[in-house]
Amino acid sequence: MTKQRIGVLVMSYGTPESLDQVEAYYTHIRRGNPPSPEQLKELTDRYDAIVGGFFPLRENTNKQVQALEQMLNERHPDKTFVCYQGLKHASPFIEDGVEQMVKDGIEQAVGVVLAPHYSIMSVGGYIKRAQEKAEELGGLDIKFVKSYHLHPKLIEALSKRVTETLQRFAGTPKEEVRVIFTAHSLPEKIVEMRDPYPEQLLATSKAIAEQTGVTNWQFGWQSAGQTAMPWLGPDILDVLHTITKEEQVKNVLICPIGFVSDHLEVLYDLDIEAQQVAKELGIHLERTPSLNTDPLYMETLSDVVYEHCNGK
Ligand code: FEC
Repeated sequence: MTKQRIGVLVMSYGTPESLDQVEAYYTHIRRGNPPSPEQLKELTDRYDAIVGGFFPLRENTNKQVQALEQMLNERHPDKTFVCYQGLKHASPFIEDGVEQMVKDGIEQAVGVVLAPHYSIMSVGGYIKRAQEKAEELGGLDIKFVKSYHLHPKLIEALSKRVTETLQRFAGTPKEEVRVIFTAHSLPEKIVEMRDPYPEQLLATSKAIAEQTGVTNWQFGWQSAGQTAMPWLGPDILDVLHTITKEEQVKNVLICPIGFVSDHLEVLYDLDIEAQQVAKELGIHLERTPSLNTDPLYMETLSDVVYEHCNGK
């Protein structure tokens, strides 16, 4: 009997492959509007500060996709899982991934995004593009994982990181370290749209705090865009200033729960920019390591994909 083949469209943000691709990448993020020379220089400088000749998100996504495929096939030998990448802002784009599945004769598929929290502006956008391409081509039954922000293995993986990284504050009682959970900010208008994103992020934060016994915590936004419209705040950099001034906090642990991989928003926005502000304020700042291919994260993805391919 031939095994059932399931296509898995693994969607991720995408990154350029070299500094000379940054302009095309940025133009895609800006929906076809090229950035001004100043904007381009600002972004290229940020990549230049972290990359040293290679773009970590690309390699990390490749490794996550390979590890997920391997885990799905090992855990469910009655089926054959074939993973396809679909990137939001770089090649292979989401539409390319869907097209390849159809070309390969896949009839049943599951789509999952390498981001645990749902927003109409983030995960919703990935799903819409994949769905539209699948409808255009026909013949592909594709179901989507919308979020997995409270999956017990995800909470366990993040909790382990919080507990382990707290050890870096040797001699400081746990209650004196402010744990700040962060995620990418989005335009404030999502609140009027009753978007679940802020609520899901708070739920993840609370679950980790409960599992680790951390009581001194708060949530902060990061990486907001520079546009005329207001973005969700408070921004992590403002939070660092406020807690120093108003509460004399001296020890901070940032846990970026909205991201699952080492990339620009973690390696620059937190490790360079926030670290610089912390230094100026006399704060000892640490960050939890990214999930990357942590087996617990891979198990989380494997569980949610499998549930969806069984029609749940
Ligand atoms: O390492 C890399 O090369 C890529 C890092 C990267 C990740 C990422 C994840 C998210 N973003 C989200 C929302 C927005 C919105 C805008 C926006 C713009 C940028 C720019 C860069 C960038 N994002 Fe990103 N994001 C990453 C990188 N992002 C570079 C352009 C310059 C800048 O604003 O800094 C505004 C444009 C728009 O309206 O589309 C909104 C969200 C996530 C987390 C979920 C996910 O991974 O999809 C939400 C990684």
